[in-house]
Amino acid sequence: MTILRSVSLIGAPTDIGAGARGASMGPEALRVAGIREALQSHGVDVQDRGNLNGPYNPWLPPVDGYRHLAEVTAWNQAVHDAVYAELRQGRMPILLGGDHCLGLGSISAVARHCREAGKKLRVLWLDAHADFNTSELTPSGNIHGMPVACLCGFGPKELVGMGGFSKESPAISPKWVRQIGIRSVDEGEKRFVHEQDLEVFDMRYIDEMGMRHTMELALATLDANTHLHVSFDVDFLDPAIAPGVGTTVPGGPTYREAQLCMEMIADTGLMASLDVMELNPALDEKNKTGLVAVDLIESLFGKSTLMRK
Ligand code: B3U
Ligand code: MN
Ligand code: MN
Repeated sequence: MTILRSVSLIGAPTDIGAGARGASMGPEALRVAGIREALQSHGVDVQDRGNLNGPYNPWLPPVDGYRHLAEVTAWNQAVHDAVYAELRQGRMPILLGGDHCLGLGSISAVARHCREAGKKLRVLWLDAHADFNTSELTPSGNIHGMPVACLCGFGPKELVGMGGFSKESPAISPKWVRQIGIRSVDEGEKRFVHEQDLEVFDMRYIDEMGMRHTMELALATLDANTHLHVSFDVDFLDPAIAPGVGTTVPGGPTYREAQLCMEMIADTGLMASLDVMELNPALDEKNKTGLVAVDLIESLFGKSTLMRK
């Protein structure tokens, strides 16, 4: 079989930024669901790098609007370094989360790599939530609700500065992000999303226009020099097919809509890094959510019913 791509799996077993315990078991549940074998069956060279290490979850209340900022920073630094190392070797990192606060470490590494390689970066954020809170806006202090804002330069200097970026020169611009599947945004966060002009394809948009049109628009500005990063929060999916997440929100994409979304991303041939986040096996039913995630990831890597032209 010809090797199409080289992928490295990086486990980040923590729930340090989440509001429920259990996403720390996500990496193992994805392995048990057969992520490595599934990718190999599509001609992908897969190396499993095992799990990163970081501080335990002390489960403390927020301080100045952030829960566990020091621990979140340590975990994100470990993710950043691991993702960056894989990109430097020309491999595609797949981050197995872990809660979505780690999108900061992952995407800051991707942004650093793109800056050095002169690549254009586009981020597809598949999620029920916008994850665009700040310490002033957050209702919870949970940092998994903040990574997109931090990447855009709105957050504590420890996180905004990761990878050599800063408030003045942040890792990404809101213009590079396309959010899909959004259906839960907090009041203050809503205003901030509007102010920063984030491009959000919420569930109403998907209901009215369909997933096909949504993805055509979300993928419209890609070109041959684009690095496409996909940050897949498993709570993007409707809870009927993905109950194993900390914050289920009803009314998400169905199995068929999610499959089409993944297939259209695969068709671009431009996906160069991926996060699979927020899988919480403690809340799942016999790894149902882990299995559906792996099934969808196969589609991201080109699984299709018929030969494509
Ligand atoms: N927006 C809420 C809830 C939340 C964000 N991301 C997740 N939940 N998974 C918050 O706490 O910021
Ligand atoms: Mn998220
Ligand atoms: Mn979410």
